[in-house]
Amino acid sequence: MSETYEILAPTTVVDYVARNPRLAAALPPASISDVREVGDGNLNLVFILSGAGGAPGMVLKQALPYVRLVGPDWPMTPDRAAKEANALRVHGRLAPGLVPTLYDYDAERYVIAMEDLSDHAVWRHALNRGERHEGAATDVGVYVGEVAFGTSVFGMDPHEEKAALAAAVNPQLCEITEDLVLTEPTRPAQRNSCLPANEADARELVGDDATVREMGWLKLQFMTQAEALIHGDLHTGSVMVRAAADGEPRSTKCFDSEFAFYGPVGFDLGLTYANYVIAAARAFALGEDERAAWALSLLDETWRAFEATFRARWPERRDPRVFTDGVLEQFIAKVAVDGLGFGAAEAMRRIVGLAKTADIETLEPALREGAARGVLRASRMMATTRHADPTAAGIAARAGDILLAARTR
Ligand code: SR1
Ligand code: MG
Repeated sequence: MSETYEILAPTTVVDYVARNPRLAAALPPASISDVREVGDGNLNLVFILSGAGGAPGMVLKQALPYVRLVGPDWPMTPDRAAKEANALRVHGRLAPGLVPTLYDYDAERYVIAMEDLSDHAVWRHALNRGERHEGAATDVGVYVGEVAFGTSVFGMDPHEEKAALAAAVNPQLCEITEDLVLTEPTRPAQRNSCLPANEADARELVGDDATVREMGWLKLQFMTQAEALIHGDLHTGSVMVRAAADGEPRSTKCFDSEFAFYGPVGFDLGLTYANYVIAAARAFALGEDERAAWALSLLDETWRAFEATFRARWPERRDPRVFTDGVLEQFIAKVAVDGLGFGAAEAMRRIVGLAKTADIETLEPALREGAARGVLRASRMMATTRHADPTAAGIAARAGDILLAARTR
């Protein structure tokens, strides 16, 4: 990679803030009491700067010129930080309170400065601890609905929408998804892996022609359906949650939108569905059947919130001459079917592909075997039955039966 720029370190970030007047105004360097590098994602450096006495400070997120999960052998454009900063700005305007506040973007060093969410938890971690965070699934559906309408041709001037689409083109990050989510899980691929006990399940998936065809169709949708400026990686590790307490309402923040581009709206819904199914598989494996049922109910909760939000915006559409109510029904129906398909792709990918989830990986192998098998079987069901029954509730019910039957305990 020829690109060279200043890479931040815990020992240099305070000086970095001091050199940037906008940041220094938001968080005076002298008040910074602690600096921690906390990036537990696959790609970037993330520093939390605490204010005096542990007061909220600021987060600095820096894109490295390679994939952190793999190292310099997998170069990756740091310009993804610009895509994320753009998405944060646009999404923050359309869905206020549902994304972190952006303070600044440093285009020379690919650093995003944003709100410190230390009083929130990563939703995946909270789910893995058995916490429920009621309403978070609704908030995520509202976020997807507001963004879907507000960045689409329904909500934007057509010239501005085309310019926004062009500015959001994000080929390297899309390629990761096209390969890791929409191709490799159902094909023999070097980056695939699973427990020896699940190898037969992985082979069954590769041999399932109906599911492979659905993946091909979904990949085509992902690569061609520029419906809205989607988040692009909306799994439960990309959502932060804080429960209501001390008179403060609950808070949900969708963050880490570096995969944002103009793509199919169902993709964002699908990623949430998949990760709810995975949370349910973990709960079943641990014998927490009631919590598993609750996790599965989140599919319908997110869908309903999305649908209600999108329908509520429909009267504001730009061109009602041909964007009739019939088009609304057709679009909602398309998003429903797409969402369940992308959910299937993401769920199987988190079991056999690269970048697995702590939900499943931290289960002891004897339990993991059944959870992984259940998720793979549920994914195949989602991919192939969604046309006949495109309801999130119906799919969740069938997924529950499959996960329960597959568990090993
Ligand atoms: C190499 S990046 C692997 C994964 O991390 C991100 O969170 C995306 O889900 C991506 O597919
Ligand atoms: Mg991420």
